[in-house]
Amino acid sequence: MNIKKSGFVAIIGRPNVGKSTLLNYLIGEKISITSPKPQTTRWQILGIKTLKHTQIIYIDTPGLHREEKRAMNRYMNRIANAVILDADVVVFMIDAVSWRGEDEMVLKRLQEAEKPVILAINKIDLLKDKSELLPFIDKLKDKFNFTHIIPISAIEGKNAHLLEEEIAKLLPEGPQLYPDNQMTDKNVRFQIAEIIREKLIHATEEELPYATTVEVEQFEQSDKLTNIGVVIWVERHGQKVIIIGKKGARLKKIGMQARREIEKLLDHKVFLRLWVKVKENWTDNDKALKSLGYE
Ligand SMILES: Nc1nc2c(ncn2[C@@H]2O[C@H](COP(=O)(O)OP(=O)(O)O)[C@@H](O)[C@H]2O)c(=O)[nH]1
Ligand SMILES: [Mg+2]
Repeated sequence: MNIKKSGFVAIIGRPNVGKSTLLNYLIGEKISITSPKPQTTRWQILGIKTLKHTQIIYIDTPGLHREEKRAMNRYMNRIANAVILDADVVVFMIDAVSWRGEDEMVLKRLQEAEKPVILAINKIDLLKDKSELLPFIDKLKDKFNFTHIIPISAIEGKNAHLLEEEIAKLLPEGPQLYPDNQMTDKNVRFQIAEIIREKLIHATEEELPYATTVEVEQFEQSDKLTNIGVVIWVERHGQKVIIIGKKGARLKKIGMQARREIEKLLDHKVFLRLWVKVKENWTDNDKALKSLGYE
């Protein structure tokens, strides 16, 4: 490899616009979990793309929120802000064709940052009337001096490579920062916890995922089997009952789906045990957040 350029690219935007979906598409692996529900991404996750002469390090962020009351939201906003400051290039993602108060709020933070911003208008596959796009783009041009405005579909990959080309051009000269074959900064335990959280989000209603976190307590590999023990933390007893489901059915389903995906990740047979435990008001308590690794 002969890397001449490298740098960090922050993917930011309000929850649910498709940031993690774009990251996964660009890297070609599911490294960041996704769902139709907001607040799925809780962590800063790096996606590393090594091209012929350029290494792009994408940073997937939790969505920026207006609501800062709960400690978890404050935590997620802090990460997103820090990421904007650290990045060489910002990809600001919005939904075709709507512009909301939350987008305006993200834009405000960008105005202070003074770095190249590419506006990615996502989900164009959902547009029934493509003629809406041009007037929408014209309106956005007045809001900010975007380096580029690119309509994309993260789920289908439409224009994703065009976006990547423009990003690569904007990166500064720099050395290779990660090995060729490394795709993310997260370790296997983290990825396991995230897979379980994704299955949990998909198996439960709106409010619940917000109150949960997943902790891998045991991870032991032998020749034949990987033994994994996991605690799902919730805030209230009622939430525990919901996750477990009738005669344990829901937890069993979550466990089965997660196990299959973890086996693929590890390329190894897995024995997975899940426990659900209660820790009161943990999202509201900075100390509890720390004890669960949200530093
Ligand atoms: N139709 C369509 N759906 C998308 C697209 N990108 C993301 N989604 C969906 O939008 C939801 C939120 O995506 P996610 O990547 O988790 O959003 P994030 O909160 O910004 O990270 C998921 O259900 C995705 O499948 C897209 O280009 N087209
Ligand atoms: Mg996300």
